[in-house]
Amino acid sequence: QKVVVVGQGYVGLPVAMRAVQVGYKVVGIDVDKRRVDGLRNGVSYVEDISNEELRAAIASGNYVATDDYQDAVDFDVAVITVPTPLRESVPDLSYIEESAESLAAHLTVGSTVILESTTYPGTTEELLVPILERGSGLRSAGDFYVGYSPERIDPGNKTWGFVETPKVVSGLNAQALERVRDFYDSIVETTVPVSSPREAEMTKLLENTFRHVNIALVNELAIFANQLGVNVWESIEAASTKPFGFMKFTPGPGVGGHCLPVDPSYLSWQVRRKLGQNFRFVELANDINDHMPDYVLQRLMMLLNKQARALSGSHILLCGLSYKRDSGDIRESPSLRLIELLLEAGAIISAVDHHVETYRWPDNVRRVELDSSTLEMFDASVLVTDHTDVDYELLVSSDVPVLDTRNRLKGANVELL
Ligand code: SAJ
Repeated sequence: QKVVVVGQGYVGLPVAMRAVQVGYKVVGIDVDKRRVDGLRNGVSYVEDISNEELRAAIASGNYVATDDYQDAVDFDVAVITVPTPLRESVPDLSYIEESAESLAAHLTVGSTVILESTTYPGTTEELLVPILERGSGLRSAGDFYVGYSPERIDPGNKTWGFVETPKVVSGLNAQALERVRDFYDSIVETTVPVSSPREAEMTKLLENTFRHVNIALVNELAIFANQLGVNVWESIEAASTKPFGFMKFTPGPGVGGHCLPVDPSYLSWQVRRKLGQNFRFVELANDINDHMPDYVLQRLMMLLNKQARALSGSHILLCGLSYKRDSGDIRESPSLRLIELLLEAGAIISAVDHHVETYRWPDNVRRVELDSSTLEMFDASVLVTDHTDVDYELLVSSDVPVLDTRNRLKGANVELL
């Protein structure tokens, strides 16, 4: 059978590689020509897919990367894994629309189209299906099949990879569900059927909204605990000894990445647009999490205040820039907002983060290495990202004050968020 995967990013490429592995003929479509060229040369830019695995797929003759939808002709299954970014808090579904329009031209009787992109409940039925029907002249009831299955790819997760992670599946009707479920049963260990694409779309948003809201809770708790003289980190550690009914979340300098800051807003946007109401939990969580870089700045100013030093003109070292531990991804990272605030306050910023590629390095931030000589130059440092493979001990062996936003350090010169 021929499978087309539209979007060959950190979600689409693992789907494509797994489909090749189990014997499908796979066409990976991506509009980014550079990406396609990279893939054709056997260079994977996706963390969990090695060059060797990609080259083996190409060598098998069962994987082709292309930017030309003509190569999708006569597909049996098409999986759409394109981005759904927020633009000014409004979901941008143009990538879904464009890929659906392009696929519709190659839709045939009996083929299946599955949407994986994160989006608000109703997108599959209200947006995807009409585009496919208009572009093909076929009917979704009886001619072809449509369903939705949220992605749960967690880059770098060695325990829960694509195959091991349960996959929620849905179909427009019983036959569609059967087709969608059969496809995923052939490539992952566990499928979880729900009654319609709406429940599946909502499942994904619930998963990440749950995280976003709970992180906001411990963030706000951290702010009050600090004023109350309570070590919230200890209380969180102690609370997580409760063997049931508690899930550990930790405060931080803000919530980054392209999942958590985005996904919940799909829900709040639709509730506002369709119901004219406010999804208060999401809006509150956004406010609190977005405010954390400002809170870090305030705490840093207090730290300098103790030395009767103004932030303006001070040399600040940021340790870690990426949005989460062990990631090199700096997109949507809270450190970017913190840098903006620090520059506005007149601070002179240096940073160390060997996970972040040079081409992604933010402007007006000097790149340094973490060693004792450079450390003495700084008036204060902030631990923003707690990479596992970094020895931050150097930070506590000097008397340069450190604001630790991740509870990684122990030392007389350390203050916890
Ligand atoms: N964060 C906190 N405190 C926490 C957890 C996270 O401040 O207790 C911050 C992180 O530093 C980061 C942001 O929130 O800036 C997001 O962290 P995340 O752990 O949610 O990582 P993401 O954004 O990579 O989320 C992905 C999601 N995966 C998918 O959407 C398929 C999420 O559902 C996963 O649970 C998460 O990975 C994971 O567990 O690694």
